[in-house]
Amino acid sequence: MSIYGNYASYLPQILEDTLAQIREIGQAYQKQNGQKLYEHLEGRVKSEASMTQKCQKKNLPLTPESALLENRDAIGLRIVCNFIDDIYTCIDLLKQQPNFKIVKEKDYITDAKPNGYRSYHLIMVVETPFEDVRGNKPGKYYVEIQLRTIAMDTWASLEHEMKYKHDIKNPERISKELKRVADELASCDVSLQTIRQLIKEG
Ligand code: 0O2
Repeated sequence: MSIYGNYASYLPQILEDTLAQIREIGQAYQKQNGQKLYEHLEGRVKSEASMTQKCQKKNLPLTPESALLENRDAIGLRIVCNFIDDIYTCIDLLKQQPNFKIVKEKDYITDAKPNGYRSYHLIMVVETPFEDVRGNKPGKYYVEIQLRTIAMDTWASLEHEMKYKHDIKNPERISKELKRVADELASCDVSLQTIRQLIKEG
């Protein structure tokens, strides 16, 4: 039996619908402003194995309630932007969607994690036509959105890969280097933002 129970089959559809809505936001923005709102958009339903592992780690029972209520990233999206400003524009536009309700925000861009991780995390509740784990139909589901620049995304992928390599000989040195690179990339993001502003001003 899936940890997502009877709700497993709804999750890919909710992901697709949410992706489609965000694509529409991006297209409308580009039409109006003549530039891309984001560079790319991706999403995934967390695999049952990863969700099971996460629940076990948190000592939660292996139930749909744990997977869909206690954890709120069964459905996850990532919006990767060219510029830092675009991230905040995206957030404003997401907040204007009547069927998206933002319930939690973490700004790891303003307050980077000590290891150098930068990203903006949103947890939102989306209204869906499906029954939810509380028995409501139409039901509400949590969706996690991570918003980052290309530089932040590149760094996070590399760091994520390192976390899963357990045979690294000098992890302290690598963590220190990664932190240094994260700060350099953050500085480049600010410079790129400034250059775009200068070009805009003519
Ligand atoms: P995966 O495999 O990417 O899904 P949660 O852990 O979700 O219950 P918490 O602690 O509030 O809640 O999470 P937070 O801080 O919002 O981070 C959630 C996700 O952000 C992680 O999901 C990662 O995807 C990403 N993330 C957070 N910190 C780091 C980091 O230091 N490095 C990298 N590369 N990614 C990070 P999962 O479930 O941990 O992993």
